[in-house]
Amino acid sequence: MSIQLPEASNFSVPIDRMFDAMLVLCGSVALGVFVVMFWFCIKYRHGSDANREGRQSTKMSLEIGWTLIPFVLFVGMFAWSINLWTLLRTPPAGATPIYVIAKQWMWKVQHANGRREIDMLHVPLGVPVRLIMTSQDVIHSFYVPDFRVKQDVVPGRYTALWFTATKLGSFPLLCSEYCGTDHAAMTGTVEVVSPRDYQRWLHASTALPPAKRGRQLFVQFGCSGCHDPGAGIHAPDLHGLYRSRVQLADGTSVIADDRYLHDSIMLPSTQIVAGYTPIMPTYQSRIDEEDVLALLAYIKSLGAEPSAVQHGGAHE
Ligand code: HEC
Ligand SMILES: [Cu+2]
Repeated sequence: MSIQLPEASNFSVPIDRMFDAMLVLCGSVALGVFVVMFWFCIKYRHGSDANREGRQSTKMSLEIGWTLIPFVLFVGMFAWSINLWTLLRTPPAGATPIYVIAKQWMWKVQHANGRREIDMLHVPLGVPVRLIMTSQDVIHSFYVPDFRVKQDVVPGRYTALWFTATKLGSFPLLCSEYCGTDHAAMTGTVEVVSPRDYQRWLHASTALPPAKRGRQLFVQFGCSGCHDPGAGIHAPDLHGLYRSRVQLADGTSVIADDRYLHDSIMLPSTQIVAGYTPIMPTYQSRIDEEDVLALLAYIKSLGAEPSAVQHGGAHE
């Protein structure tokens, strides 16, 4: 109806229809209120001879009608929107994960095989894509108007967003949260290509797979000196850690998800593993979020069965 932007993702059409419906519904209510208001203003203007005695009787059907009809309409709107919201928040199980890191003032993207790009995001047409996003500095917001998707990107936290692109072509990517001097220049392009071109593009890269790069960083930052089996320092073995339950020194326990692993590296003193002394240094200002992603990929590659898994990239 009112919107002229391309509808280029699976969410574009449902969101536009809902927007139109809301506009019509709220517009008609507002119109009704104003019409009656003006009519009363004229009818009961100062000096008019309208009857000012007040109502003597009540029409029950009218009372019920104008209570029930708006109620049903607006609760219907709520049900519709909560349904769409749930869809927006629930990526399909097989969605292709792509990592996005925002920093003043650019979008850095990393694909599953390690291929990276800046201010560009290649996605395959017709394939659900799940973005896992974090920020290196301040709050940004990932916004692709033609896809009708927007999600805050927050430092120290992973937020997610998913969509299926439904049109080939280039679509603008914006930051929609004021993030400093060059906020307005924090733009990029989402490039929708055919799944075959996407695969070809992915593999036209010599980037190390994230887990391999993670292993290199693991050695480079000295993590291996404490965490490798046989390192001789009393530090937890990271094999099989991902998604397992970790007992903490304060008596609580947590599931070792991405957030936990991230914080274990960046803020190690906040959650101490039971039975260990907090000797791990913080890496907060020494490792950027991209390297944290690589380290997480490496830790995840250490699998779920202690000892049964070989070291990811230990042999290069
Ligand atoms: C000086 C030794 C030391 C170094 C270096 C070190 N760690 Fe640790 N790390 C520890 C100790 C001890 C613990 C357990 C106590 C705690 O939770 O802080 C730990 C805990 C962890 C945990 C949580 C483990 C669990 O079982 O829940 C992760 C993940 C981790 N470290 C990753 C890393 C990474 C990645 C690096 C390198 C960037 C690193 N560590 C460097 C000593 C170290
Ligand atoms: Cu920004």
